Amino acid sequence: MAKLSRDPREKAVDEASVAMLEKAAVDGVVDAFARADAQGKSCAFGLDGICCRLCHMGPCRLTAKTPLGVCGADADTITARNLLREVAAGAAAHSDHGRSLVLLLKAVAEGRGGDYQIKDEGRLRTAAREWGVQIDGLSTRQIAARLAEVFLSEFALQEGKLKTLSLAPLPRQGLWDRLGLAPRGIDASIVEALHRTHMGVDHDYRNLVHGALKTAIADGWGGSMIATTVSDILFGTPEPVRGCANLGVLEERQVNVLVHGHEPALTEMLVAASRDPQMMAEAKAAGAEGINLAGICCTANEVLMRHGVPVAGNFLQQELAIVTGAVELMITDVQCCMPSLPSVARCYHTKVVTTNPIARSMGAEPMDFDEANAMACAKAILRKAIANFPNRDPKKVSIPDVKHPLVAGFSNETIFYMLGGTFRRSFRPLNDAIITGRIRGVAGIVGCTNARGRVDEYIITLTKELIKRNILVLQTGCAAVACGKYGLLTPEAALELAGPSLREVCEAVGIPPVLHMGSCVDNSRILMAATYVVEEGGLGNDLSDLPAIGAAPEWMSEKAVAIGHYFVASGIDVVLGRPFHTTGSQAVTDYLCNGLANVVGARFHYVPEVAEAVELICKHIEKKRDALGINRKTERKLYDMKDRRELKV
Ligand code: XCC
Ligand code: SF4
Repeated sequence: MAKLSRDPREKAVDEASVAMLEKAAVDGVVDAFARADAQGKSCAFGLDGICCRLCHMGPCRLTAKTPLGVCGADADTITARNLLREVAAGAAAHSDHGRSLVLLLKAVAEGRGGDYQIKDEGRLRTAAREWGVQIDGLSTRQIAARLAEVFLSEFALQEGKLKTLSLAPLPRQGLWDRLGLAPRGIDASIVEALHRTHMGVDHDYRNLVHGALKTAIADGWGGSMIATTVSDILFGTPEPVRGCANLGVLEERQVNVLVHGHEPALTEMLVAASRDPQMMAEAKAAGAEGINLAGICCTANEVLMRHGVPVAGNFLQQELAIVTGAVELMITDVQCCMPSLPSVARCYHTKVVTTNPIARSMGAEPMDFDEANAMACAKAILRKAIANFPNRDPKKVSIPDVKHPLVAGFSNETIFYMLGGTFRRSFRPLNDAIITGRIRGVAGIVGCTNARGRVDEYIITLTKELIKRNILVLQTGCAAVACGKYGLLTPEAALELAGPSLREVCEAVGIPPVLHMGSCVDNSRILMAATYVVEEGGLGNDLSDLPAIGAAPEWMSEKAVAIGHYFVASGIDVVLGRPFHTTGSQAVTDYLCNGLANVVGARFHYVPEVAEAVELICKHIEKKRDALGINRKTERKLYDMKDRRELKV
């Protein structure tokens, strides 16, 4: 299999990954890249989205000769139905994650939270206000209890629309109402999506695409927004923090423990347990110098943002981390954890444990996490890692000496503070910088990496090119980790790459030109950042007026499909480095990439070439600036209130 595979340098750009891909071949490990190459060219029916197996008269594959399924479904119906199902799955993943956090908040409020507590009372109070909870005279725990009730009812709501939508700009809320896109409860929205895509229900591709937007809104402005908020309340709102990224964060002389997945509750406890003197002593007794906790994927982003825990890598480095031969234990929770991990681990001494009863893997040991006994669970898991340290085979160990320092932790609360201080918290300086053109606009570059391409390349190139052109970049997920690995999240290095006027603003405010805003559920932070800019004034009345854009260059998951849809539903265009599986229908593709602009004020762009993406994004941003009237020759002019009001019209 290895022989048919691409050269390691065609699979990844970073030296650490290349070195481990070479080692994997020597050690006889089959990795995701080798499997991708073995898969060969993807099935054209699947790629184009014109394969349907929603009922047992099928599967039906559409061709020129057989353009209809047995039931009569055409390419438009089939691709749109498949797309909506993907959005539903992505929204379910984010939202179920949010639900588990809300249940933990409820437990804490009721005194059943065990080792958990409310870390950020300020955030709790702001959230209570935002969701309309009366807090006068209530204790912290009472407020938490009421807020948890409100959040739970967001999942359970059968009629009406989500309360959380009220965080969006008013004109956007109005548009959603008029278009019938305002979702009811999160659970009901996902059930509805599955219902309408059942055989013989919804066949109008436009209606199905609207269904995808509506379901996605229930994710971004529902489940994900709630997940981020509750994480901040329970574990603390992120503040700027130093960290480090890439496989070089693994330590030769320490017990290396990797956390991988998405949910922060267990990981928070593991961070505390790994710093416990008694655990350190146990590690030393086993012959190690200490315990080194590091992360993969979004669990990594969660503990990086709050504790500066080092990041071992993004999505396609999960197997490569094990290939270092230096990992005692990999702890998985939910989402993006490859089923291949136990078989890769078998080539080394590494053990893989699963911690969530809904996410088990053949060959991995289940150690289900019990939140009521969180610290005891965390310690038991760490002890397993310590006990495995003596089994490490030094001959098989090779940790690439590649890592980069970074700064993360840019929550909106932090951005408010950096822009205006505690008493004058405000987005004004950012808006002014955009209005005067020193910052041309804002791009959110998010999402996964993909074994079918050259990992990190598109993300890194796009980010560098945009900051060079004075566009501020916001990041989450594996895209943020990619940038961390190349030093783009260090203020100094990145400032050297930024265009002169963006650099000037960043230096004045003290922020890097690329801001790490968190995990994938934290794309909700990007929605709110855009909302704060609108509310600050001078840049239009709705998100669709902003000189802003989203991009998912190397996406792969259904969650990314949902994220793309809620950005577009919010009025923000989205550039995709690879198309959705809709290319089998001209009508659906055209509706997503053109038609939607007339409906929600934003659309998708399928752009496989990064150079083309750079050009498209710059053009898009300048077009929005023209429409706002801020591209007139008014450089360096200071705006007074009158000017700002006029700009709004
Ligand atoms: Fe997964 Fe969130 Fe994608 Fe990374 S970016 S591969 S979804 S970990 Ni969300
Ligand atoms: Fe075929 Fe229609 Fe059944 Fe799909 S729903 S498998 S197109 S018969």
